[in-house]
Amino acid sequence: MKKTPKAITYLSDTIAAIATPSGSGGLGVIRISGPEAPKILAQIFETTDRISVANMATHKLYYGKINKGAAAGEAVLAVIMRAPHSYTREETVELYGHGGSLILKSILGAITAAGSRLAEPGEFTKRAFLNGRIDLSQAEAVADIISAKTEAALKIGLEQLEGKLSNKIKEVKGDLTEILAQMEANIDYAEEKLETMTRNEVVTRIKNNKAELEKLIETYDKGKIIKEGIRVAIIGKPNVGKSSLLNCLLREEKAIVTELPGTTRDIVEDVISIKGHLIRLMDTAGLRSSNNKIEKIGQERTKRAIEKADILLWVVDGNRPLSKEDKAIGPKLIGKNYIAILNKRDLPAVIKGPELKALGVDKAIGFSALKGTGLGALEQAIIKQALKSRVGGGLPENSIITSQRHFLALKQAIKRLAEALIDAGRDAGEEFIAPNLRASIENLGEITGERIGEDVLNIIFSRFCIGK
Ligand SMILES: Nc1nc2c(ncn2[C@@H]2O[C@H](COP(=O)(O)OP(=O)(O)O)[C@@H](O)[C@H]2O)c(=O)[nH]1
Ligand SMILES: [Mg+2]
Repeated sequence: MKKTPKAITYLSDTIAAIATPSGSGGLGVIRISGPEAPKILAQIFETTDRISVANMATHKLYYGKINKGAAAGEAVLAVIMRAPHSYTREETVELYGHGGSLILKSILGAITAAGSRLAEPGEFTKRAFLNGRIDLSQAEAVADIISAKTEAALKIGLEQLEGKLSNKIKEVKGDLTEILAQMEANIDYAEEKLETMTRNEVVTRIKNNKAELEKLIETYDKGKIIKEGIRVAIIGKPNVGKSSLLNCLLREEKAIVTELPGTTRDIVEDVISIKGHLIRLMDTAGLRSSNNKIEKIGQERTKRAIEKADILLWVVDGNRPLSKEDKAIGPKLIGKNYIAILNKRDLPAVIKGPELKALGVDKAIGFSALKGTGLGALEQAIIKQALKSRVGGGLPENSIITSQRHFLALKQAIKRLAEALIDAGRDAGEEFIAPNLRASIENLGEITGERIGEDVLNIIFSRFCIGK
C-alpha cells in the first residue's frame, strides 16, 4: 500500500554539498546527487589517465584534478555511483580532496557554477526517503546515529535504521488492514451476510494489536532518556557551591563561581557520560526570596528545571548552620528523586545528622567542590538513583521508541483502537468500527512516513547536518 511520494519535480534538480565538517582535516568530501551529477563532474574534473568522465565505471574511484575555478589544479579522487545504486537512489558523485574549507568551498563553487544547487540540511537523506530507499523512521535514525552520544543510543539508532521499528509497525498495520478489509467487505455486501470473522475474533485481534502498540509506547520513557540523557538539576540556596559542583562533574570551569550570592541567573547546561549513561546536567539559580528582577526570572527557570528533572542534586553548605532557606527546600523534595550533598567538607562540619533527618534526609554525601573529594561517590549515587527509577537498566530486546513524533502517533493509534473496541464491545455495526481502524492505520503510517506533509518533513530534515 506504499504511496509514491508526490514531490517528483522537486527531485528533478541536482544538489551538492560539502559532506565533511567545516574546519581543517585530512580529507574533505563533496557530494553531488541528481540527474545532472555526472555531467557536472565532467565539466569540472579530468582523470589523470585521460578516461573521459562519461566512461567512468560506476562505484570506481578515479584519480584526477579539478580544472575549473579557484581550485583548478587540486588533485582529487572522484567516484560516480549510478542510479539507483546510491544513497539517494539518484545519480551520485563524490569527490575526495584535501580537507581545507577554502579548497572545498572553491570546488563546490565550480560545481554550482556548472549547474548544481546547494543542498539543504538532510536533503540527501530526504531524497533517499522520497525515492523509497528508506522509510521515514529509518531516515530519522540516520540523524540519531550521527548525534548519538552513548553506545546505547547508537545501538537503538542502528536498529531503527535496519528497520526494526518499521517492521514492528508494518506488522501491526498489516493485521489491522486485513481486519479492516474484511469489515469493509461485510459493509458492502451486508445482505449476503458474509460472516468471515466473528465479532469475538475481531475484538481479540484488535486487542492484540493494541497490546503490541502499548508495549512499544511504554519504551518511550526509557528511549527518550537514552537519547536525550538523564536530566539532573543541581539545586539549593545561593552560595552553597552548586556551580562549583557542576564544574567539578564537568571537569571544566563552565559556570561562573564567585563568593557573591546570586551569581547564577540562567540555567547552565552541559552533558557528561558516567559509565555509558548520558547525563544532562543543569546548574540553577539559588532558591531564596529576592526582589531582584533578573534573579526572580532565574528562580522561575529553576522551578521549571526542578519539574523537568529526573534527579535533583540538593546542595547544602555543610560549614554553615541550616538556614530558613535550606529548610524551605526540604519539603519541596518530598516524593522526588533526589540526592542530598553536604558541600564544603574541606571546612569544619557544622550541620549534624539529626538536623538533616528532621528535613527528611536519610543520607547525605560529603563533598568538596573545591578539592574534588566525594566525586566518585556522587557519580555512583547518580547512576544508582537512575537505575532505581525506571529510567535506567538495560535495553529491552524489542523495538524501542526514542522520538516524540513516534510517541504521539502511537498514542493516537492506540486511542483509535480503544474507541473501535468500545464500539465492537457494544455490538455496534461495522460501519462504526471501520473509521477508527482506518484512522489508527493512518496514524501508524505517519511513523513510517506514508502519509506525511511537506511541513513535517521539513522540520524532521532540518535537524540534519548539511551534506547528509
Ligand atoms: N571551601 C570551599 N568553598 C567552596 C566549595 N564549593 C564552593 N565554594 C565557594 O563558595 C562560593 C560560592 O560558590 P558557587 O559555586 O558560586 O555557589 P552557588 O551560588 O551555589 O552556585 C565560592 O566562593 C566558591 O569558591 C567547597 O567545597 N569548599
Ligand atoms: Mg551558582
